[in-house]
Amino acid sequence: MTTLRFSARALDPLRRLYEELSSETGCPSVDMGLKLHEVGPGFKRVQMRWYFAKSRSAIALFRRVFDSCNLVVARSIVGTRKDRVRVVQANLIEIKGGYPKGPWHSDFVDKALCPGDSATILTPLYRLEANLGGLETTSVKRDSESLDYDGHADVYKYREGEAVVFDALAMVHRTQSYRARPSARRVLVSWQIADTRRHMPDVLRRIGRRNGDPMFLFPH
Ligand SMILES: O=C(O)CCC(=O)C(=O)O
Repeated sequence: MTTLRFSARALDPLRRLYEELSSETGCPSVDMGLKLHEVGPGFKRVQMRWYFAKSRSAIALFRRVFDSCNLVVARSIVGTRKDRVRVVQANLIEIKGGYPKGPWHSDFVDKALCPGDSATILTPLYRLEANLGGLETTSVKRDSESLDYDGHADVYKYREGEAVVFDALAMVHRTQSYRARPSARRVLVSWQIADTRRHMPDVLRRIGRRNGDPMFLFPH
């Protein structure tokens, strides 16, 4: 896991997109899909929305923001060659109110995917109130015999103008649980980047089908 500092102003186009998505009358300028939070007894009152890029113009917007600031460095620290490392999916993740203990997970899972092939990059869209949850990670490896994820957990607190970069397969993580008033908003931007060499398009399409997201592989 690493962090990158960048100019928070670079997120302005994504703030405009989020405001379009949140306005009741607004019609977003690019086509975004919507997924809701996971189901389960503890999640009945959770208000979580994942807006995901659903069209070429939507992913192009996230890619332009990414390439226009220091976040672009992440394309050199993943995969084999930076021109083959692409933003293949991107989201705006909104939580209103608090969040319970969620499931530990890896973002990209496939039998043919290796550590180092892909990464998730997260940053807050707006400065977060101090009591809102951070990113909870665990040093326990995915395939390890010990499944004591909680016993080896650590928390990264999000900071404006800083993005956290972690391996999308190898890093088991979740949203840190927290309590907050119902109107408190926690909005993150998430970019998913991956190497697109030889066998990777098939791998990424499989992951996309499993995650319910389209994967965008065209160059940028
Ligand atoms: O909400 C967070 O801090 C993490 C979100 C998450 O789990 C993910 O992007 O897969």
